[in-house]
Amino acid sequence: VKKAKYELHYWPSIQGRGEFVRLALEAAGAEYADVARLPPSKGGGAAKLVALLGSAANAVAPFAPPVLRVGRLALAQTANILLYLGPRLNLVPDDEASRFTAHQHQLTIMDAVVEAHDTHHPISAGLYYEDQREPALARTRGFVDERIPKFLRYFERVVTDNSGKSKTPYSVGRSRSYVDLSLFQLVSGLKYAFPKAMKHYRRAIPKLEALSERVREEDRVAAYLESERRVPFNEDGIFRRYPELDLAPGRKTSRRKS
Ligand SMILES: N[C@@H](CCC(=O)N[C@@H](CS)C(=O)NCC(=O)O)C(=O)O
Repeated sequence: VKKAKYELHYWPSIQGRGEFVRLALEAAGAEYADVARLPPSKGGGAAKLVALLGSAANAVAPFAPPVLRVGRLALAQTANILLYLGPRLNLVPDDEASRFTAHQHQLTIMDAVVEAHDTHHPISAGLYYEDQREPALARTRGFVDERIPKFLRYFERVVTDNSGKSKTPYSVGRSRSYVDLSLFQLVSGLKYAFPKAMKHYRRAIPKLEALSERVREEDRVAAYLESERRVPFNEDGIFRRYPELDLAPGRKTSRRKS
């Protein structure tokens, strides 16, 4: 089997954090292998990923997937992987200020991802959702009422500010970057998991909506989304559609007392 230049190692049955890396590789038309999704006969499977995580052969042990292997490098942390891939796949502007700005935005997106995850796992990632349903509901109340709008309004502002300066529809610089791809994924995931809230908030984020649609319609992205390589959203991933957590925004923003 011909070795791909980039090897993505991520859980095979969920989009999860790996999806931010998959989208970057796909949108750039990069030659890559989604290793754990290959059959064991081709050196794939989840067991391969578990073996990689525990392997003493890594120069630096990764804490958790996604892991990107490029030659002898094994990089972890989603935002770090994108920091690496950005210039190599032409997914970020050339200048240093733009690269750090893109990384800053990606870190904020990953913060939003943690909070989305914690709606169904508020007590521990080591417990089943079924064992933390009550706190999950309380956590989701706050996420839907306060945190979703806070993140979305922030990114609406980012896109508005940058598009005003650059006369383009993008979040960083003058071209489509990995941040735009990740914003598409964040908005798509929130719509999947929290359709009621997102129906309410989408009116407040016209620039972000337009940017997401633009990404979705890119030739390579559209082809990818239609393909078997795209794992469907499901209730094992980060964005889960549990009817009991699909809350309509309701409460007035309650400010903390101290
Ligand atoms: N901040 C890391 C988080 C990585 C992470 O939490 N990965 C999840 C899967 S999406 C995992 O396997 N976690 C295992 C654990 O935390 O024990 C990143 O952005 O890559």
